[in-house]
Amino acid sequence: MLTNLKPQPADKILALMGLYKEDPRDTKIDLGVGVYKDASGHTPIMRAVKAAEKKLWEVEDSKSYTGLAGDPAYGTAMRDLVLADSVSADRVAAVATPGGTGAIRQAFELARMANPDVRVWVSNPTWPNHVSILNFMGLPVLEYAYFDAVNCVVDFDAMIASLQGVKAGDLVLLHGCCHNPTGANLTLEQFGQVADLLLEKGATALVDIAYQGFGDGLDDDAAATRLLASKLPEMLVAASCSKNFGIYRERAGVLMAISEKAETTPLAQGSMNYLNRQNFSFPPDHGPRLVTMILTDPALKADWMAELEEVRLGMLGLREQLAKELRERTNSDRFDFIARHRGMFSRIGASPEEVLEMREKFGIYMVGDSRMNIAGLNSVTVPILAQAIATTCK
Ligand code: PLP
Ligand code: TYF
Repeated sequence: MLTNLKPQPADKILALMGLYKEDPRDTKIDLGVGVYKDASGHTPIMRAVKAAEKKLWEVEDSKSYTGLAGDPAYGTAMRDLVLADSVSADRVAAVATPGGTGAIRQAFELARMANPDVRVWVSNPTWPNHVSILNFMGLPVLEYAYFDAVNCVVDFDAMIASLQGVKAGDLVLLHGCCHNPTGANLTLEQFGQVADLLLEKGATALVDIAYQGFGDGLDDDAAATRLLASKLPEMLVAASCSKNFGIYRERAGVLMAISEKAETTPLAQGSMNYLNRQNFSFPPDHGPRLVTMILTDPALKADWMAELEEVRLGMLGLREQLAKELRERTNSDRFDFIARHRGMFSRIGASPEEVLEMREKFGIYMVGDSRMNIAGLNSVTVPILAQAIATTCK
């Protein structure tokens, strides 16, 4: 049986991590995988997470199964964090999932269960795993225009023009904030226009929100998701705690389904519980439990928010420093978009050859599409990167 298997394509971002590790140069700079790193290149455990883990060790007296949806308190805490009061609680069904990726997968499964003919729209470009999972599931994928690769901004007119092709029953995947891989985001007003269009077309939005707190702050980053939730009768939200709680390997995510009427919530909840059971039974508990403890304990929450804010402002400072260095070196405002992009990533518009040249000459590792992880920089490496970009990029 196993000899019948065919080799599968590797994940390009994860493969880059391997190449970086093998590079013997001690001047190398890792701007690849989307993991937050401090100025020394370390991915720390957040203070509130450490404190919650200590407390959990003291008070947890059983590791018996929870429930198919995970601990309901986690669903409530995440609903409050992401949706706040944009929808009434009785319209929201929630299940814990293994990471945000698990939530995305379960969202696609749920959409297909509700509509076997569902077609899924994704931005061009989007996080490669969206397309990979959809292809694996055999769901039709359609792309909507998103990025103006010359100016490195959102091409909103082209986006709206391509979304004219949306049909009733389609699922439209939107990044709630901090678009991966581009770093370019819609304004709140533009999100409102997209909501109006989806409403007119009778399509359902799936919001992937994996970087809440990394862009403009916890509430600002959730504002688009909340606006969509307030305007649309139905919506799916796949949220990840990997980045904003720094608990990548714990696999904490949540899928929320907002129904038009509260009467439908049990049906959505039951279907989501069923889908969890088919795929993995009970979701991981450790990460979600830490998140719940932090979000429901005022002191832990305040400390978490303070540290997240330090992380966010650190990345913004690096963006501003890099844009300034590039302005000086190129004598132009060509790269000013780096300071306007939000989140961990910016796609800077270098060609694959230029990306390779920067890797070979300067030991700078960015993804082949010229996506760089801002958090991979520090105040010492920013000028080195600026020099490499200025001398390499046409
Ligand atoms: N969605 C996007 C756009 C992401 O970049 C990530 C990143 O890791 C995820 C979802 C899900 O992450 P995880 O499964 O690690 O929670
Ligand atoms: O885009 C990124 O770099 C992050 C981390 O298969 C990641 O979202 C990368 C690849 C992958 C899973 C997560």
